Amino acid sequence: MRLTQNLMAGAATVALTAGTAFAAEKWDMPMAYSASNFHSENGVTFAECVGAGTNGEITIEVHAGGSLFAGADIKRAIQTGQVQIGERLLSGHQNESAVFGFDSIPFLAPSFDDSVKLYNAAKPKIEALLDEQNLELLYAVPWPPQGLYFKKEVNSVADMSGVKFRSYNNTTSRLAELTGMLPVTVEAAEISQAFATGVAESMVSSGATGYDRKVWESLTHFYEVDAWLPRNYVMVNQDVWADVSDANKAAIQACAAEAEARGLQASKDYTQFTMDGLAAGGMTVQPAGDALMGELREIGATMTAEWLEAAGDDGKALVDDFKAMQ
Ligand code: PCA
Repeated sequence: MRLTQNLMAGAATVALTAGTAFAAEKWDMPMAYSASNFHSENGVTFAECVGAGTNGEITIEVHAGGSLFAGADIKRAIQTGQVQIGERLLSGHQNESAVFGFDSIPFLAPSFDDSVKLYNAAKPKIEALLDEQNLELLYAVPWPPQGLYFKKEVNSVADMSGVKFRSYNNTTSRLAELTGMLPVTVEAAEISQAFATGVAESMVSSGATGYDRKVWESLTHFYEVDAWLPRNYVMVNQDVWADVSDANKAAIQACAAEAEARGLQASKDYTQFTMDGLAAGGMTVQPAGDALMGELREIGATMTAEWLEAAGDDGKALVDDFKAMQ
């Protein structure tokens, strides 16, 4: 690897008319989800694009599955320069700013098209927040729509009472509270074990994550709810970014734009594929019943009001901007 980089760096140096020497850089890119997940595969393709686009001046090594940093630690690792770049579900940081939870509000933007509009409405605010945290946003990709997993048939919120529920951010913990379940936060990389050992017995997530973690080994039902489409964000440390040449910045941004479009399409494609996979694994996969959906929508209205309260003027403005795009 090092030898290849040096060779590439050498070749590129010779090619430079000004003859300025430079050191080839290697960036580590922690990602929280399994290597076979579409976000991780997309990240690897992005990394290859950056290597080619910068003529080997910047190479990126992806560390999937939380192998370098667990999901919850990735953002801080980038901010503090422990790594140069990484991917994180920003809604996991609503304790820093409620605005980071804009993509996890129940039933606000429950389709891919709405998710893109909501993201466009929120992007300036998210970029400004990240800027204050020494982070540069490169691209963001939504997960497929979120549904509910259980190890029994569930037709109403009453059926959820006392169930141990795996959460992945504040919103999912709050959903558990409002449905009478018992939230426990578990990283996606750890959920197979959490379900196998009974630490958790339900969750809200995409078909993708259930499929990636083979949850049919422990769970029996997936109810399509289309509650929201949370996003993963690829961010780079701003001190590192400041040292990147303008040409390489442009190359990386072009790779990021491609990754954003490719990731969105992969998420769409993965939606049905993974629900079929859950069914093939033996799970019952079906839309949540009308009675349950009615109750969930009421809870969603409560959660939306709570989020708007917490996110203040910025939250309200981005939701208004999104609604104006409808
Ligand atoms: N998968 C991730 C976040 C949302 C999703 O669909 C998870 O369950 O952790």
